[in-house]
Amino acid sequence: MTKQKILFDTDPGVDDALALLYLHRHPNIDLLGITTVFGNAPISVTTRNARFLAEAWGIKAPVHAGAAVPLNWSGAPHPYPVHVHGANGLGNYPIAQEPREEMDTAARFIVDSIRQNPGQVRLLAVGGLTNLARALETDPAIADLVQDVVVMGGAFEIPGNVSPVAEANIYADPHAADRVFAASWKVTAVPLNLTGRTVITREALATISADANPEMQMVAALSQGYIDFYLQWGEAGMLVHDCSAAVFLTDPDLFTTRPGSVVVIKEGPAAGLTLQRLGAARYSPSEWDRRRTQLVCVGGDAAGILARIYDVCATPRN
Ligand SMILES: [Ca+2]
Repeated sequence: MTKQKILFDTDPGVDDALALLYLHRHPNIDLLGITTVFGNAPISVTTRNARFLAEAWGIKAPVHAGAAVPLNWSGAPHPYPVHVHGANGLGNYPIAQEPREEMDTAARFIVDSIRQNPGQVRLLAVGGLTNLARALETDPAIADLVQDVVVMGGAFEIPGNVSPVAEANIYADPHAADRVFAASWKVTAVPLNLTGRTVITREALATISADANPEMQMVAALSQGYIDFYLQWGEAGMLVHDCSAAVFLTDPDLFTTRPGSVVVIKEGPAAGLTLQRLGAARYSPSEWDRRRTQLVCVGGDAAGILARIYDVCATPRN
């Protein structure tokens, strides 16, 4: 079986770490590269974290630093969610390497990778969508050269997790998200509607990681503060947002998709709100008609998704 060529755009991030482990361990995935974006922590920190995980787990794919701020940025940045992902972005897991300034090469790397593998690359984005929007700006032709784009993000007709209407990854850069959904490439969103049901309890995590490989044991260790955060908010355990989107790459049958073009509200109190065109009603010609029909995973088999994550990530030490 030909392996899927995956580019992983990420802001590690506790749930990003589990997603990276899934991509690394899955036998049918060829991880072409890791690009980083600000989000769960500043860009220097998310990049340091991606390098730390890649080195610890023997991941050969290159790491490219990306955007430090959203498109059209002015004013103060959103505060980083240290109460969710810890002060160092990985649940305060001890990391010796200090963050450092790096050249922003992510958008160029995305473009070059797609150009070198026309029709074959799948982009998995589990942070703000700034790098993807900038790659499109650098070379708009990549929209027709990529296989598809899978995004963890959005909250469709349900409350958000960082504002009453917005999910964190879309809220991080609503302008970029709107461009990504509007482009001619095929996008599938895996939103809170589904990831809000992918819960791993502390007990389940302890059980699956007890005899598992060292990589999974590291994930379990760095996830403890993240679990505390979710317990505080009435969840039974941690939500595995990013890794659920990774499972879509390999097991799309576990997901229920809904077609319709998508618009993101870019400014004001509703910034980051994701809206999908529903139904077949005839409207006067508008912006909606110019947008490609995208897919939104409004539902799916949450237990099945978790079972796949356990199968792939938590195999016993050998
Ligand atoms: Ca993330």
